[in-house]
Amino acid sequence: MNTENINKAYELAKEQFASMGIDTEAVISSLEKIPISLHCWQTDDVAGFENAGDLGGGLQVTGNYPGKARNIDEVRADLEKSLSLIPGSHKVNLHAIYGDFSKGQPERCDIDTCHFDSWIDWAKENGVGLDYNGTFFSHPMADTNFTLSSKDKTIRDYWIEHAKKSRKITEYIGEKLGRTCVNNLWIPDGYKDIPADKYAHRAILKEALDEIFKDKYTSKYAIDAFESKLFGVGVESYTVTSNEFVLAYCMSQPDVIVTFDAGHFHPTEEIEDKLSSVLTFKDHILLHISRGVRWDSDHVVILNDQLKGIMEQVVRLGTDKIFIALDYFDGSINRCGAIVTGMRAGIKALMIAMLEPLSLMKKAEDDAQYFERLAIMEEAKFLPFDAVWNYYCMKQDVPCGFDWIKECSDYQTKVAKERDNIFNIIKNYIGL
Ligand code: RNT
Ligand code: ZN
Repeated sequence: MNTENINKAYELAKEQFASMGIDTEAVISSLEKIPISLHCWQTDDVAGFENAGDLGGGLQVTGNYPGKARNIDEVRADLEKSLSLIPGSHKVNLHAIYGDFSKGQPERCDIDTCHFDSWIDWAKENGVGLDYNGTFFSHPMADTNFTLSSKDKTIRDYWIEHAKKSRKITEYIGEKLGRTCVNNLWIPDGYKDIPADKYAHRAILKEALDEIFKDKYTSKYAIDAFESKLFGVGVESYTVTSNEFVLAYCMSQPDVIVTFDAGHFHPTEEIEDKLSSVLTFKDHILLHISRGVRWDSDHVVILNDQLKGIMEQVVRLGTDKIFIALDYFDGSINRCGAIVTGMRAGIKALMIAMLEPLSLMKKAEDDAQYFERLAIMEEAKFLPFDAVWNYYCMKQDVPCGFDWIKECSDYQTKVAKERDNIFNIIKNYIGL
């Protein structure tokens, strides 16, 4: 895009926002400090580095787009490319199965801090923070569809150990980076068909969780979050970690925060409405922003009303209270393109929320002028956000407007050629 035009459009927009009391420069300087946690699992359809076979836990990724990352170097290359097309300073969200297993493949319950040293170095080099997730799926010990809530003590203890190590790893990462690392706990436990006893697994799970969370973190950089779900594919009738279970558990534990995944509720139930309720009682929330299409399909996040509604709440409630992470997986399109689309949408939505004439809306509300409140909201939808966005991208030295699309396409074509070359496939298979 033409720099002169970007500057001109920005100057006009700046004036227009200033007339409503909004300082675009202040918005830009706050925006660049709000991290969104980019989920590493969009690079390879949640495969990870264990060669574990099929994706389990009721998760499903469709599509077979060429150039999928197959190892730690390829995942990192894709993340670096994606980050170079995204304005601001962000985090990368890791799962246990993305550890550095170059010295040998550990059991899940033995995945430890040493497997994340090279990620910590990588994060420092790339100026990003890290978040963490234990991986309680895609594993023979999860084949019964039960992990922490299993009636089998051997299975349960195996996963309790994994969860404890996940907390240890989180604390380690947070300390080493000097930056908050959020440990999200999500388990797939449930039944395909109607259970006779809905209580037993929940009682077992509560005990397991108490054991996992019994030790306090010594680091101020580590935080625990716990994620609920409505159902999984093949686990449609009963999910142990329903919203009520997770919410109630988190209320009983001052140090465990709630994770709201946008795809984990009934299709018309929006998470934006839940945030202010929970923040009345808790200090923080973790968001997994996803896009369900008819079901929890984890489509790429786009700038739709749902996303704008969530980010409005984030801005109004306090960006320091809500950890923002993305969670989707689409294997049917350019995977880096999917990451950049979602990240740019998330940042745009945050920016729009920060540029809203909120004080005007609030004043109308306080004065019981509800027509005026509605009309201000309507007019605000058409403010020149794009001018501020392009200026922000230009300042951050990342492509503006449509300019990043070709770069993403060219990158994916290039890596697909290399990665899907038969010699490289064999080399990767035998681990060279
Ligand atoms: C699953 C949960 C969970 C996962 C990731 C891979 O439905 O949303 O957060 O998507 O941990
Ligand atoms: Zn999620």
